[in-house]
Amino acid sequence: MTEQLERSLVLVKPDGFARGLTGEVLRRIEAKGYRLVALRVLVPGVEELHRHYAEHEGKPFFEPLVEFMMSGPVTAAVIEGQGCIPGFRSLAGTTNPTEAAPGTIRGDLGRDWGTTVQQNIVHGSDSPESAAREIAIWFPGL
Ligand code: IDP
Ligand code: MG
Repeated sequence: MTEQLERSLVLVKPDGFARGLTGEVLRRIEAKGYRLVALRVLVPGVEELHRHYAEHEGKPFFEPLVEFMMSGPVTAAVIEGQGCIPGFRSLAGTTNPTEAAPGTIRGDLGRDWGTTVQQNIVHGSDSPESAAREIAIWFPGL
């Protein structure tokens, strides 16, 4: 079966940005063969973060997560390639960086810095619907 050509929304979160890991994340994306379509560096606002993380509203980690995501610059990227939505999730590894497999971005580079927020370097869209919704938040008009 041929995988769908698709786009995914990737964020290098404030922990990854502050540690100078944006280039390393983008390197892994390009090394995998995905194409960079759009790139921005910005400090996210509360409104776009509430939209981005709407599915987690009301969970105990929601407000700390939003605070963390506003704590400094992030790099937002739209990537493109066959199967890049699940493909980038594989590159990223599982949510908890302590448990994420070596070889993945979170497994190799992420760790728990002792805060209530799970700092894990990157975000990646989890479905075509999420990708379309998230791309519209971070890259309106794309
Ligand atoms: P994902 O980023 O792997 O898709 P989600 O479950 O969608 O994981 O959670 C969104 C983000 O919220 C995670 O990447 C992480 O930064 C944070 N998070 C998720 N679960 C927890 C938790 O149990 N405690 C603290 N932060 C969490
Ligand atoms: Mg998620």
